[in-house]
Amino acid sequence: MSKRALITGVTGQDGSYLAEHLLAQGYQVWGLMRGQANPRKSRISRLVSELSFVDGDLMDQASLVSALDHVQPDEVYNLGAISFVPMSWQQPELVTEINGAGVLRMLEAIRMVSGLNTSRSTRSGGIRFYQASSSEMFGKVAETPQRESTQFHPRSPYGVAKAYGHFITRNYRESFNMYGVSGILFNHESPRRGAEFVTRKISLAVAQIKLGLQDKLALGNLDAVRDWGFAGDYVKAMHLMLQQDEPGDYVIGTGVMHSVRDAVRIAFDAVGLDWEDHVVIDPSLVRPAEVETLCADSSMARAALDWAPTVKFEELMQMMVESDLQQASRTRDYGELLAAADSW
Ligand code: GDR
Repeated sequence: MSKRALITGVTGQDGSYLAEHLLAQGYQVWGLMRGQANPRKSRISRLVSELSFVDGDLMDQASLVSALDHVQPDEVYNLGAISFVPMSWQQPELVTEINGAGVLRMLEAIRMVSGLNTSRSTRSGGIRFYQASSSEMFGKVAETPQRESTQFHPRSPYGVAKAYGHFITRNYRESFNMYGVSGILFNHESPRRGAEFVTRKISLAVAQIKLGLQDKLALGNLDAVRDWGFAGDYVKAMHLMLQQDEPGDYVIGTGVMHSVRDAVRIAFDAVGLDWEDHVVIDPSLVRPAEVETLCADSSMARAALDWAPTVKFEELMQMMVESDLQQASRTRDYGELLAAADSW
């Protein structure tokens, strides 16, 4: 019988790649869908047609219990979150509720439907749980590169909420013998990345500038350094983590550092333009407390999961620019570019 998976945050970049990956592995896949007539539902349905949906919300404990009852999943992937870090200074309480307490609600729902009430519960046969932890938990880094044992020093309400989700997952594993793991994923991008994140903001702007539809690109801190990988590679690590005999937490990244300035240069180079003619600095985009540099040490995942990234940063930026150029050119042919740009 095929395995069943439930994904929260299925309409996001990672949700879409993970759903495709699990369907290709023969899983039946459900996405938890929030709200009535959610416009993102039709978009993900067009992208991943074999996906099923179940109603539920990480803010609503009872809805999670009914969703689990309905789907009877073998695996739950909790990718649902407010994922744009600056949003967490504007609405810190909401971000804490969804990214932090939301994890607790899902763990409690799993505990309730699985009847895990004592520390003597057996692990076999229970629902396996994946928590989307983040390199933002490392924040002001205590060592470079960062590994599973590196101390957390989050620099945003987002990072603090993710640290709560991380520790509560570990706590349920230790308290109730639940099979719960956290993937500490470093930045991961793709042509499906939201337009607010820096790589996609750059690739979209480069495409528009190349086509003569825009001239300037405003950015914040060009010196920030990240370890950027391809989202399609990273969802495979999520799945592998839940296939191990024993649950554990893993750092996932490439181990290669680049600055935002590098990202800009590579993207403009890809279309034969000089970034210095187009990029302007907007101080309002600089964050109140910045994470200056991140770099993953994924040796544990590479050894235990036999996982490795396959796409280099240069290829990733070029892939994103190419995809946005195609989309922008196509849209221009139909005279709908402005409307499409708004919806990006
Ligand atoms: P991040 O991703 O916050 O690292 O979190 P983002 O792409 O937003 O920022 C990366 C770095 O670029 C700098 N930067 C800018 N960022 C944005 N968005 N817009 C700008 O104009 C700009 N200029 C400079 C930022 O200051 C930052 O240093 C991502 C998210 O996916 C999280 O959900 C996830 O947990 C982590 O990656 C791992």
